[in-house]
Amino acid sequence: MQALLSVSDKAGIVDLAQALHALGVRLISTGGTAKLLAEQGLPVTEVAEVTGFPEMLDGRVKTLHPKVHGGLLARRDVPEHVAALKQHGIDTIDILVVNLYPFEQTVGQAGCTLEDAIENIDIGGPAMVRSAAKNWKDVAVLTDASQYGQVLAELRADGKIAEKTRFALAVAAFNRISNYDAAISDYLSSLQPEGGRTLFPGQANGRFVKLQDLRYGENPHQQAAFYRDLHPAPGSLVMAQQLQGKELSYNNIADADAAWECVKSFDAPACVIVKHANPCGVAVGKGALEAYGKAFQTDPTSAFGGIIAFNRTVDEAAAQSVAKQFVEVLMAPEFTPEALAIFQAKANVRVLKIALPPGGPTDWDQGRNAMDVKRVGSGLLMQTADNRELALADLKVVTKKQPTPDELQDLLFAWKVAKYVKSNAIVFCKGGMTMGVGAGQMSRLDSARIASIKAEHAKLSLQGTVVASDAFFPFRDGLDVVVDAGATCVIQPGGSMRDAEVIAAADERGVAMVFSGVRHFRH
Ligand code: 93A
Repeated sequence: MQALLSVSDKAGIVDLAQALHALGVRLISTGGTAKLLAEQGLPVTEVAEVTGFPEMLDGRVKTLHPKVHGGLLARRDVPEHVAALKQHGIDTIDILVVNLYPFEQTVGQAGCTLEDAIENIDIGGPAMVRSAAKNWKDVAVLTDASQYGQVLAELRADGKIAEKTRFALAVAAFNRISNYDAAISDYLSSLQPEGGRTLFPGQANGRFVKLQDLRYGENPHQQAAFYRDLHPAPGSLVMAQQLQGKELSYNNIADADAAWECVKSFDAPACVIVKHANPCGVAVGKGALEAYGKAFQTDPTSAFGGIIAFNRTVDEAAAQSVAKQFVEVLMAPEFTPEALAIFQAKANVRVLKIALPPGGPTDWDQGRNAMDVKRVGSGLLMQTADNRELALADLKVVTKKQPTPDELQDLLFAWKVAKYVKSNAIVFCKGGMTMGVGAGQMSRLDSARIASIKAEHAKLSLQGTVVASDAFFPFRDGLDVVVDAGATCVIQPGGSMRDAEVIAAADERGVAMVFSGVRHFRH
């Protein structure tokens, strides 16, 4: 039996070679590995001696030779293969031990140059691994030191390696090569202008890069990690810089994303407070301070321990106001030094600085990463992002009563917020602030009731408010609940079989209603 050993990471290789030698296996090896084994007194044949070619081109060509690949690829059960080996003086290689040039570690190091990276792209190693793995019926391929023990145990026990083990080793080998190639492709793509998207956009590969392991997932018994797109869009959460505070948790990140997506959709200075993935207060104002004050007022109880996002600089006044409440995460495109000083005294608060999308609120990540993904069973659901914008001109008034200009502004505001509230969503608003948010109920009626209860708790009057419903009212009862609560103007997609009944109810109750023509389910 013959083994070829060629490893960059030499951990465990001497012990393995000694054990193989003791079992009567002949050893072939490449330069560095051969030198190490010879130093340990092991009899080892250099690959150069086998191929009759010196290792050349700075080692770029060492094992790329028919004497190596013939020995790995020949089928032992095909007489023509065996005859060809004999004719060309090639010995079979039955065990291949390879680990590759450390490409991943090299590009992970600060200051790695393109030249460093290129020289660490292993060509001969993967070629041998592929040959051996393809021919797994006759060859055992070891690509990781963790495999050495089992292979040795089997060889010692009955002088051969089980077919099952050889197949498993081949699978592991192709996995390794696949990850290795992915790392090379990712690294080189990242060097292209625009992160590699402009030249051949069809090649977007949808790969992810691990940002960090998380302490745990949604609950303490779940493991979790945070990944970002290989080419993240400017203005997205993964580009945030944490200025202070405890490590972000899984739930912090999920909620921060919800808050950031919502707040960055506004042109005017806005503040969004999120709890459990839903906005519990959203407002626009003259500046950060006013927007925060209004957003907080919506639901002070829920805002406790909230995730708070701004689309404007947080100044001293806004910081002082925010610092009065318990806040988990605070995010904004900019903080004044005075504002930061206020939070330095609250060391636990996670403060994230995060740039707004360069193209403004309707810059939907330049069409990149605009895919929503949800895991179901052993499958994936994919869809383009819900990025439909609504303009005044899109609104269709369906009632006798017309909304006032102020109401129209609030309708657009309420509609924007409703998009970020889990379905069924009912959002009462007035004067650029949310007045009651009903989220995530199985019945639209209950969402409407909850929104009113919340307003009551916050001591807000819903008289004269506008209300947004993320999907149509299937019956008039939902409309009656929001009008009973005090709404005078309603926005909803329309499109129900009973639209006529709902419009008649609105006319009967003397309220204005507009259809958006768009639905915003969010599950
Ligand atoms: O430069 S290579 O792509 N050309 C080759 O022909 C070749 N053969 C083996 N790299 C090659 N290797 C790699 O050399 C192996 O994958 C292993 O990582 C390394 C072992 O070299 P040494 O034994 O000289 O330390």
